[in-house]
Amino acid sequence: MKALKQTSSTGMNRREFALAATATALAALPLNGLAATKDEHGGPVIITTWDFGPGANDVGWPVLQSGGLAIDAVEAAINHVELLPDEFYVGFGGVPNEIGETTLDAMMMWGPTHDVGAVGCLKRIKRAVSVARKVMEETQHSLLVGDDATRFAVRMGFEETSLTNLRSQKFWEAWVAKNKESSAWDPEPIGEQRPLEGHDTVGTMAVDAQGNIGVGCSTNGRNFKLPGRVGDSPIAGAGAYCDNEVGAAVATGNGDVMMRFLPTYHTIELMRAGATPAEATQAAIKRITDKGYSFDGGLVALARNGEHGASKQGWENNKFRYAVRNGSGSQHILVKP
Ligand code: SD4
Repeated sequence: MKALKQTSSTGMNRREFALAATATALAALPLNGLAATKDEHGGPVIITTWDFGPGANDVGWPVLQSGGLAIDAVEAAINHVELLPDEFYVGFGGVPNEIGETTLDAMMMWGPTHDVGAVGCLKRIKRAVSVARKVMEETQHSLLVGDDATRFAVRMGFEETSLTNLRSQKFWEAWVAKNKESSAWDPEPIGEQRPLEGHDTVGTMAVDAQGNIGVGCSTNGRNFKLPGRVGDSPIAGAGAYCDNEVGAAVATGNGDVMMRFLPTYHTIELMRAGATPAEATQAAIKRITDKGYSFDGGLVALARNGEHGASKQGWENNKFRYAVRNGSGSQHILVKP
């Protein structure tokens, strides 16, 4: 990984470095408060947002079960959703922007080292979260955007291809027949946010059998956004965050509002101070509503000990679910207000 790449003189490859860093990080954990020893964790466990969550977890779980790294399980689970042909809000064929182009935001974070890789407004590349991982592992940077992120992906061996399919083309044509411009040109006063039409960002987090934590997310953003718009998903602490001593959190919903409050970072810090995942997600959402915002959004958190919880704001009450897979089986949990 890049942080280690800079100091490397041992001849180890990056994956070996990642594992070595993990061992070092775990050995360095203090034995008090929420910090756990290597043996005190709730893994393996994997959690994914929304209704594609169970299917995504089914892909990530075998990675964890066979002793694989949390970050590999997270990437596999998210790739599964990115490549689903009928998923409208993640990956190719997804909701286009104002000028009919589908662009993607994605991020990965690795708990032992705090390494982050992300892409914003990525064009013409299908597996955005895997490009984010390449940013994390192959460079010293954290976020690449737009056509330059595409060029980077091509350099990393990804195929450049259209992200439009018949469904997304027709969706845009129907919209453009009725609308002159994106509704994003019309700033919403605080407290008057319109319901979020485009939603369903995939956020996945996992604790592996070694107690390492990884998190990732991937999205098309929102319907008919302005060209160049980057949402909360590729921003560390906004779309997702993790810390090996505490746990992980992911966000979904109105990123243009939520990113102002870094709600996943906030959630992790509340958990570090002793809150449960449910309490922490609730308090992080309350921080936003206390400022007067009425938005559609949700947060899901996973503690290092395997405890999980979530909160939501807006959305109908039977809408927002997340899926959990661990040694006891699978659950698909409805998040109540
Ligand atoms: C964004 N947060 O780009 C994403 C959209 C989303 O559920 O999560 N929708 O604003």
